[in-house]
Amino acid sequence: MQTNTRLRIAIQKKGRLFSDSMELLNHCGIKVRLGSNALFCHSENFALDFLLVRDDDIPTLVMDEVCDLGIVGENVLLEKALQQRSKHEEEQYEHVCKLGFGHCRLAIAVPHECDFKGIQSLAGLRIATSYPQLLTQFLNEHKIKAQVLGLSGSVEIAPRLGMAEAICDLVSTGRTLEENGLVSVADVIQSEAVLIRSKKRLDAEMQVLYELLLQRIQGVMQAQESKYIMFHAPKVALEKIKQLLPGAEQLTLLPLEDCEDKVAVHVVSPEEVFWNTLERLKAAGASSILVLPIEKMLQ
Ligand code: PRT
Ligand code: ZN
Repeated sequence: MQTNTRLRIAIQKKGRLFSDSMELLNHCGIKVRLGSNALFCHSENFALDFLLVRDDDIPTLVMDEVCDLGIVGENVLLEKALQQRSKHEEEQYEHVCKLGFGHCRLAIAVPHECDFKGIQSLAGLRIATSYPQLLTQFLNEHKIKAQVLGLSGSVEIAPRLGMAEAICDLVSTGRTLEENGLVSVADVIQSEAVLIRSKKRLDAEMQVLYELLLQRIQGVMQAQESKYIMFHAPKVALEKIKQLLPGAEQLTLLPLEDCEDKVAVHVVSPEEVFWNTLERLKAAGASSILVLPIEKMLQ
């Protein structure tokens, strides 16, 4: 059970962020056995407890220090932060890092047939949304006077029901907008899942745990983005090859048997390696080029 030397993280119980959140922690080597309807569970091999909740509750659980950490979409977090600000309350959380999943955008959309001539056309319209704070901020920034209609769900059908002339909702593939005869006309924010922590000062033991967890999370994320590249190259081409691998770590050079003028090169690239990079490496003299995924990374 919970002791004061265990960290507690709030995670979405079901929905779009659940499996990616669990997968991230799984890649961090943190094992957890989930009961079918459990709200609370703990890892057996890392001092981390999980609170499984609706995503909307995660910012509050972290701000109220019920949980030390939380994984939540920036859309939910920023809406909550604006809500707090409007009540002159302080935001009691710290944004730790983006997590590279749950990508979407909060967009304003209007029916296809609408005669839309730039965002000023939104003036005077009723816009249905589950994100009234973010939408209001956007409208104020653009000096647009429109009516914000707060709805908790099924925002995309509001125009067809005659409740609103436009909507402001999350979009990822754009299929929902298309199915409802809507077209997006402006982006309010871009969003992805983020790790947040409470502003509570952790005691020394908890701080060590937190840093260990953060180091693993960052290691997993770096590894996901990075690639291990191996190839053979003429020694005279090494300078040029280095320039083709921007951001790459120092090249590791290994001798090749019976080959004086060539070396084997191993290098970690911090970003995705595209075909055109490989083609340029080949044109510069590299051969036997291999690109491998990296599973773990600790720097
Ligand atoms: O039950 P709970 O409250 O926890 O879940 P929820 O229903 O509020 O949220 P959920 O699981 O749908 O989404 C959780 C988080 O995933 C969101 O807060 C975002 O940060 C992120 N996310 C990423 C999305 C989407 N993509 C997304 N496409 N959240 C919702 N959608 C919805 C959108 O509202 C619209 O209905 O998907 C539809 C549009 O998708 P496309 O692909 O058709 O464009
Ligand atoms: Zn929700």
